[in-house]
Amino acid sequence: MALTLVIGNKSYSSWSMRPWMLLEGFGIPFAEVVIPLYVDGSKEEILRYTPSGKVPTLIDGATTIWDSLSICEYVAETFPQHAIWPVDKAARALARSMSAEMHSSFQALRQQCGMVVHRPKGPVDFTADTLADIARIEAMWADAREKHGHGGPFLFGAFSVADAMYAPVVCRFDVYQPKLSTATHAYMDAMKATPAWKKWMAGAASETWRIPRFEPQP
Ligand SMILES: N[C@@H](CCC(=O)N[C@@H](CS)C(=O)NCC(=O)O)C(=O)O
Repeated sequence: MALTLVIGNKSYSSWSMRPWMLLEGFGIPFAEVVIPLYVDGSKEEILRYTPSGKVPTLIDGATTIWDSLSICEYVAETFPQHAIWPVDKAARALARSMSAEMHSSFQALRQQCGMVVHRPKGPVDFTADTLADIARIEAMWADAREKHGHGGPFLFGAFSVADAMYAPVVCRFDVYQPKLSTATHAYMDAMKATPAWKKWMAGAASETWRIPRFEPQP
């Protein structure tokens, strides 16, 4: 089986980071195609791989899977030998709820704190809505860790889809540095210590493409 994951710039593409972290985190081999986003020809290039016109997209032979969460589900079904979702039913239900909430929510945080890996670290003037998103995420992380995190440093102990889905939030928290609890920092440190995280960040650091509208405005 040869998987190909089509992604956008590692510096900016938070959606791409999720399935990439999942595959890397579980040591599942895949080929990577990086398409620089929002430049002439980007859309046409993405459309060569997926009718959605968006990254990430996973290609598995004749099967094309798009959208980060459905890619994670496909990976979980394809590699049942890995505990890609937590094994315990209650933990898995919570992990699914948290992943779905990440997928469909937190517009304020996304809007105000776009993922720009190389952005100089430091806070912005967080809106009340952004602070509410941050508080909600911290509460969810704490709940998962308290109920199911005893076997390891990740949300459900061992690394799972839930961690991959929240990896871009760890990046945002790391870059924008809102006030966070000690427990949140400990979880972020665990994520940042993974080989997958370091590899993504090294990839981002080697990119020279810049998307002006995503860069901090003077
Ligand atoms: N809900 C989708 C969102 C995908 C998405 O919006 N991708 C952006 C990049 S992060 C994209 O492909 N933008 C390029 C374009 O729209 O031309 C997912 O989870 O995969």
